[in-house]
Amino acid sequence: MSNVFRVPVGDRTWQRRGQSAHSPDAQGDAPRLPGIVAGVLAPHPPHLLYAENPPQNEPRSEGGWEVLRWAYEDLRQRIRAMDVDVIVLHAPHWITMVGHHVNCVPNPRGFSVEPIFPHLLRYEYAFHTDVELAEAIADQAHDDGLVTRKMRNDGVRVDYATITALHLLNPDWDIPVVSLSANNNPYFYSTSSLDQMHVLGESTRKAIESLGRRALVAGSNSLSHLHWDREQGLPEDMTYEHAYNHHQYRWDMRFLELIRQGRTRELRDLIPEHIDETESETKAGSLTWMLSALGWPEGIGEVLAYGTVIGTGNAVCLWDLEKGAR
Ligand code: 2X7
Ligand code: FE2
Repeated sequence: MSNVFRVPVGDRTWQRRGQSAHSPDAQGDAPRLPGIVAGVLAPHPPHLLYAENPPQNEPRSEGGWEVLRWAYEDLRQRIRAMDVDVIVLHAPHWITMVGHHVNCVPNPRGFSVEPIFPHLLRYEYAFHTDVELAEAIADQAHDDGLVTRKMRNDGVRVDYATITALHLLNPDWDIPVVSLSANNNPYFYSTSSLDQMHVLGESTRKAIESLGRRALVAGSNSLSHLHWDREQGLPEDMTYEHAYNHHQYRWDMRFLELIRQGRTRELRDLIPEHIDETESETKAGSLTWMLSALGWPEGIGEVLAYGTVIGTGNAVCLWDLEKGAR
């Protein structure tokens, strides 16, 4: 494997089953290598989905939050070009108090309602789980010492953060998914205890590699997380949308500068401080899980957009491990 095209992230002595790991893809360009192809920070405020007016969502809007939505549009094209087998997502509003749960339901379908903003998100969803990978992640995480659970209850409603992030990443829903819960327990008595998320990220990577999947890993977190508690008329009236305060904004910028400059080691150290300063939603661990799965790659990282949603900071970011290969 060429280091020019991929940042090394662990042992890759396996091969995709039934396919040479070095065979060119259908277009004949870059080799379609198995493993984690890229990681994204994919925020999930329901406002972004509401503003898109997809047919699956009942409420209608006049738009809003365009800069973030245009970044998602750009990201979707890049994901298409990556040609991944699966999107593995960690999102903070499927909260599990005991253990890290993995959705192993083959075809989750139902109606997802945002409990705080039901006037923005009432979404009819149906997607496919990569069950083999979901089980492999749960097994690997268990072997690595984490409390895990394979969630097999067909009727359980999928939370709005998972639905929103997945819709914005792939509104066609034609890429299989693995959805991971956010285990609240480790940080219940502390502001920023992310140790288990490092392990879960590594377990995720090992499972992806052992099955030879070509995967996108998506951590779904907002950044600074103080927000308004009153809605002023029309939710998409952008004259009310701005950072909660200067302190929150400055800390988000400090955070994003490190991402833009590819200074991932420093970012890793800054995450707990950023949480303490801004109540960042990265406290739920999705970003740490994602970067740990990528192996904390130095020298890459793109901020596609930053914008606020009811005062919270949100950034769409990409760590493309194959950048230059496509
Ligand atoms: O879940 C969210 C969020 N993280 C940020 C802003 C608004 C609503 O929902
Ligand atoms: Fe959230």
